Amino acid sequence: MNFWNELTNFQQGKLMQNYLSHRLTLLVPFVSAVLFISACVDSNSRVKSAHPQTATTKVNTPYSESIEYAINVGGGDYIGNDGISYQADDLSSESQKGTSKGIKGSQDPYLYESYRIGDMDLPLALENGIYDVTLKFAEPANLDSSKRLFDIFIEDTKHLSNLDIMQARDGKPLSALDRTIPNIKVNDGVLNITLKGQQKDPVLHAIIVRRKQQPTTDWKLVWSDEFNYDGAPDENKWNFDIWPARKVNDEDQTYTNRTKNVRVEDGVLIIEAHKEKYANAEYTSGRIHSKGKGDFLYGKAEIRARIPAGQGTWPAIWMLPSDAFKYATKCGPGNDWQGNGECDAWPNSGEIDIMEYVGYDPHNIHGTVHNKAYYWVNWEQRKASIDIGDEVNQEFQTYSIEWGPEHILIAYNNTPYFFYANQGEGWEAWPFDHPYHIILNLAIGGGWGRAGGPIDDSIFPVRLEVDYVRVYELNQ
Ligand SMILES: [Ca+2]
Ligand SMILES: [Ca+2]
Repeated sequence: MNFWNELTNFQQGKLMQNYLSHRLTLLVPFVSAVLFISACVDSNSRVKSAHPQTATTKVNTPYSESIEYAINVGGGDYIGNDGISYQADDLSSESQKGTSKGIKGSQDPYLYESYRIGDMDLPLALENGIYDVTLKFAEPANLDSSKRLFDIFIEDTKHLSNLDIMQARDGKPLSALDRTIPNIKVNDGVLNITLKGQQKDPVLHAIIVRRKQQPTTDWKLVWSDEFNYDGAPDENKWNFDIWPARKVNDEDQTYTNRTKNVRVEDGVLIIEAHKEKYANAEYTSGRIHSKGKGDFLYGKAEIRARIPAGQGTWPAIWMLPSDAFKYATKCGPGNDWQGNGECDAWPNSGEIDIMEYVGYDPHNIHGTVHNKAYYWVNWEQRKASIDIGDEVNQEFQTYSIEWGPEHILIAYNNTPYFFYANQGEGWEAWPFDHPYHIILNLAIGGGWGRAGGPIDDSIFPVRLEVDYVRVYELNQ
């Protein structure tokens, strides 16, 4: 969720609460979670990159585990900020190599500076098994949306159809686009990745192939709601946002606390959107959050949910800072900062989106971080997406985040697909050093929900259903 607040004048501010005083306000003491990083980073393994133009250090992360192939297509060896050692391109292919400069939207721009262009069929030898495939792209030419369209087949199944890199990156060239395709079964000893142009030639900038495996980190549950009761959400864990339409993101619904919109029944939280005139809006829905009742700094959050399909829907499972003014410079406690363009609480204090989905783009789940350094207005937003085929609205899936002092990792059904590193550039790029809380909502329309066309009024009512929310710390 973006609050579409644009920064105007950046001013020095006063609200610098330190971490310790903040911690004392926590309802749940996540005391040992701060040790999270010690289990995830082996500082002895840090080595200098072979590429001084993109100087970085090697970090072992959960994201660099179980990699079978990581290839910098069109380019040279590279050690990513994600901890992955990418091999130079020695692919045998008729496609042509190309390079570009000025890549935006990634912590590893080097990967996107080199690419291959042209129809290509890339065979990668592998043991038979189940794999997750991540492909990285950045449109090298300044084309209009829909001018380059291509299909991607993996093991002869078409997984991405008419991929439009420009459209997926809001009409911006040289902007990093990551797509993960999970659960690819290889049973002939070769993983085949085939790109076929429909309009102009396909391009490809990097490949990651990861063996499917279950996570092994030992987590301890510290906060949860299993929704094993009936009625309103537990008031000891959740608050309602009761908001008019258009308060944030130009969303079309009003959020209410009525049972019709938000209730727990049959073991799940139901947030249900209706097409109805209410409080000067055309639609109603719900939005709840755990601020002051379930705030956490570092650890893991896992949410099992079923999200609705349908054009105009924009369900989200996400996190905002519990002290929104931690890094604000133009506003402070007492200000209503959400939807307030005069206040820079957003994006300064940060936002983490564990799951976002917009109905007009039916196959993609998105994970994103927002902060002052890299937000959408300056074309630098850090995000990645996972292609889930036709699974939306079919069954419950798990959406999770692992968050430590040095990185954020977002996963879908334990397939990691978005990694964001703390590169030590200060709060502007890493405001994720203070407690956040969970938000669950089902927006209708809004700037993004309507981006693919008008809301389809035939879909209502639609539901976001949540089976559980579980928050963990590392078990030390
Ligand atoms: Ca490349
Ligand atoms: Ca094959």
